[in-house]
Amino acid sequence: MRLILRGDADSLACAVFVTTMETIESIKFAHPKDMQDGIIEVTDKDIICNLPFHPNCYMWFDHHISEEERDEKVKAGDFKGKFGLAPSAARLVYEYYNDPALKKYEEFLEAVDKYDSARLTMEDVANPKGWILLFSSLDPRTSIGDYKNYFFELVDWVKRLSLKEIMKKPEAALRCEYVISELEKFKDAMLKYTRFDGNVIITDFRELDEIPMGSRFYVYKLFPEGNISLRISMGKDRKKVVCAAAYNIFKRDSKTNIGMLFAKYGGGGHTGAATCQLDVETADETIEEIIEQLKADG
Ligand SMILES: [Mn+2]
Repeated sequence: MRLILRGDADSLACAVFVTTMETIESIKFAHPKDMQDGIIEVTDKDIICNLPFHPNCYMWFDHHISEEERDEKVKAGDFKGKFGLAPSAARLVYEYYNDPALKKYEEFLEAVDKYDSARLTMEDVANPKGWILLFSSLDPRTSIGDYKNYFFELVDWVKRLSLKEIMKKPEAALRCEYVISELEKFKDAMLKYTRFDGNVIITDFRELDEIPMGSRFYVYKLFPEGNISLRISMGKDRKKVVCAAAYNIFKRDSKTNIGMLFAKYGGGGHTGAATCQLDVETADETIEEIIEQLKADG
């Protein structure tokens, strides 16, 4: 069997569980978009985790609810595996097998759930430690050494070692150190480029070519009284201005439907988080308009 997944904490846990329960010869990384577009060839020897459904697969585990409407087989429940609302795809794998061999991973799975569903505390965001820090080290931007190799090693380490022992492995330690040093740079940049207007926390990163790695939730530690954040940055090759707005996860009382608002500017998303891309020339004007609306809504 082959396992198809992506490079994140949820997929790591899926890999730990599935390789415990099945004989897996190889693991393939894929992007969700490539799965949807059918670019990845899938056969009845493939188990897909944490990625869109493919009708040829042997088994499928996913918790991305937007998948429900995409395939007739999914709608009819005509597939092997498990799909549904869950804090992580790994949780579904765990429930599907419901096997004593997976019992020892309960604490690890709790951490994965918390991380994958963004149920983080302010402390987790500002000073990540333990599993949360280790999961952050799986961010592909911590490009130290070979990423795939690191992922495979983690699968093995999680099975045999304690968290403490994993953290002592030079590769894990180095990546975690990198996460922390980036976070410090990120905190400085956030302070420098963020202003607070009414209820809106505005971070304007347009000056920066590269934004340091850090949690998008950190801004709510700086401005806890704001209920909505607007982050402005330059898109690829500085051709567009990218705006991302989101509710403060610690203070959810904004009345704006961000997805609807951004649809007016050619963007989209959810009620509580959305993005849009603006023309560079007229971006300032549009951004002012957006901020005024976010303030008027309260
Ligand atoms: Mn997931």
